[in-house]
Amino acid sequence: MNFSEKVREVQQRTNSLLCIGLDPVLEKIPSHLQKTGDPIVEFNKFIIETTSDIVCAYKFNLAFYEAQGVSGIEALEESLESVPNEILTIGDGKRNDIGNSAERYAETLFYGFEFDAVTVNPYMGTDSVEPFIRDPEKGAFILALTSNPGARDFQKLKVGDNYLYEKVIQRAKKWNTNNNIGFVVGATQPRELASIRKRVHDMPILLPGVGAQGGDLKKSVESGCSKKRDMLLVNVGRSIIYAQNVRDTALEIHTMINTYRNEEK
Ligand code: NUP
Repeated sequence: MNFSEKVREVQQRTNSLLCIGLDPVLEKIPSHLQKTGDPIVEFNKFIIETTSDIVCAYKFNLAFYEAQGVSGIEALEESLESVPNEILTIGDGKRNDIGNSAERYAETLFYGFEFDAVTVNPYMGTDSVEPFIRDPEKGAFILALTSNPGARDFQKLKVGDNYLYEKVIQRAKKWNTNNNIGFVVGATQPRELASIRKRVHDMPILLPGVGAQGGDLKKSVESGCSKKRDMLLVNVGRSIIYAQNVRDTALEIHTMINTYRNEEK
């Protein structure tokens, strides 16, 4: 099954578009878990156990693990083992380099950590992206229009009649012969999201920026889903993982997403 089919299958089976971002910061972990031998692992395990029936994916931002050195990498490996096999895992490292080096990044993330998908920086072009899209079962979310204010600096530069991010999307669609490419589009950009969805049809879109970054969940879900009302992975990190009640908060967001996606357009 190629990655795109996998996304559809997992979202149908779980009836969920919710992707929880596991970006743990030691100081923010509840005090009772601080006392355990491995607070990051215990924190992640707790979140996974309490939410795995209402998500389609977990996204691990590699920076939060690498910042802890060797123990962080071990915590990442151990946390990944807690994710049920039928739920997707995304390694968010926005990697890239010359082809020869990109090969090593792809090898590490796909076959070392065994992520189902990764985020990829397209700036270095075709040969740099190729190692991430060679295996049809593994997904590559290409940075298109990111959620941060700096997105306008380069991504929204005009190149001829298009914005640079539109050129990235055009080119990435040509790369998509294995049906395993998706795009990262910020929830802070709902107007652009609607036109991106029209251009990319059923390709997966990873949507960060809901919650702490102020992205609009309703507008994003309404404009970001495919015609079949799926293929959008709504990533929510801080506002779920540090909530007073993780389960209730995740469930509330999951329910809102399904309400918005099932509404008549
Ligand atoms: O455009 C992007 N915006 C963004 O926030 C691309 C990303 N990969 N991210 C990541 O998504 C960000 O680094 C973090 O891991 C997550 C958003 O988390 P939160 O704002 O929901 O806590």
